[in-house]
Amino acid sequence: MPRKPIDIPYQVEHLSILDEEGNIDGELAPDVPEELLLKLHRYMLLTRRFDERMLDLQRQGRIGTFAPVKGHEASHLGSVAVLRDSDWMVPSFRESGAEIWRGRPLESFLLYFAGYDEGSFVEEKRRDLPIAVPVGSQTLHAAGIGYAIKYRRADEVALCYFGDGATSQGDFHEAMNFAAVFQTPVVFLCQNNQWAISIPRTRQTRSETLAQKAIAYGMAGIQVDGNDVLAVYAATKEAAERARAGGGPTLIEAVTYRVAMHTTSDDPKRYRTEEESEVWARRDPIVRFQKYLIGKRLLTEEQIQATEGEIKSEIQAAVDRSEQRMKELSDPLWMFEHSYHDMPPHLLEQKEELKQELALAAEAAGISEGEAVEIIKRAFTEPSADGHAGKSEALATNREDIHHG
Ligand SMILES: Cc1ncc(C[n+]2csc(CCOP(=O)(O)OP(=O)(O)O)c2C)c(N)n1
Ligand SMILES: [Mg+2]
Repeated sequence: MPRKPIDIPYQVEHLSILDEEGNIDGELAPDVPEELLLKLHRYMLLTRRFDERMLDLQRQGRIGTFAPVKGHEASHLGSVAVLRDSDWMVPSFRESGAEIWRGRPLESFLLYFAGYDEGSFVEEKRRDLPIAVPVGSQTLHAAGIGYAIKYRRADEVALCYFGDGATSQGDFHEAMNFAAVFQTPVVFLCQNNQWAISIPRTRQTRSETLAQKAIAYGMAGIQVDGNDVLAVYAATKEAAERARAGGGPTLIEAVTYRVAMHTTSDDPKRYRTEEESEVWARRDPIVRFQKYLIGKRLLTEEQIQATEGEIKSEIQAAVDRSEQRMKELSDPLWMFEHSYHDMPPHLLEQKEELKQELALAAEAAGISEGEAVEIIKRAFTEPSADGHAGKSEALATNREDIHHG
């Protein structure tokens, strides 16, 4: 018997609509209302500037470690823009733009990354999951949400974000397989930014593309230029429409680049070349979108400058609000409050001990207990004299204040 090729009814395409010079392929361009184009531009710019400001705050010791999103703005905003409020958004940890789009307040990020539990709060009106740090775990949550949507016959979809590194996790395989077998309405959006910390994409898979993995699961798959907001929007819209119509899940591979460090704790110069980063800097998603919008006479340089000004004030107001809130939330005794419904005896004991220590320290310093707490609160929310020291150093300095008046 001769070997016969099996005709597999799936194919994987690459979609690119907007080039680096701001020119579009008119035939492929999605029909996006002007208002939405301008909203996308504003949110992409806000996401970039907020990311830069967070990096400054981290370097000043005012927030802790976070994962910058610079370069990813088109891939996560072009996709989230397709969702309705009634849909579900399942983020990884590098989609601040998508979260801002869905209504997460800027100060909530600052609280979260400064270590305040209040920053993890998701308002009930937002159908969003909190960020998922265990790589790939959220793909399973999305598959489950998709199953629930189908079970309830709801007119909803779930959009799930993850990285190229996550595709090597067992969770990813289980989620994709489950979603395809049960034809759940999930859009899996892989932000292939070429790196998983210091591991390049070539070490994640021998496959030519990540999108082609869809074929093995029996679902639609497409690769898009992830720095092209129009291509990401078009592919996600098509996938969401298919999901709503009962056509099952889709895997979208958005090819992009992590321009900055993995998190604020690593130095990418140690594992990748500057030449590589420079190539990708020329593919910036915001620059090409601005060229397009200016060419289409939807935006002028002056309007971009005015938007920059508004965004700067918006970010500053959020920083001020978050720092005020951190002061309100920094009572040292509250650290015992968030883990247990009924506090175990050893923690009750430690809490009592700290309370007594505070009282003793206040007495020794000739100040009230309230004043002592205020000093500790300041230590947690203000950078120390050199502007770089972390909280513990500031706390030590202020403890001296308490003990020696
Ligand atoms: C299960 C698990 N293993 C390891 C880590 C440590 N870790 C955090 S991010 C990361 C790389 C993720 O790479 P990728 O999925 O490509 O996402 P990216 O960070 O590039 O956005 C690793 C290994 C983790 N958080 N969870
Ligand atoms: Mg990655």
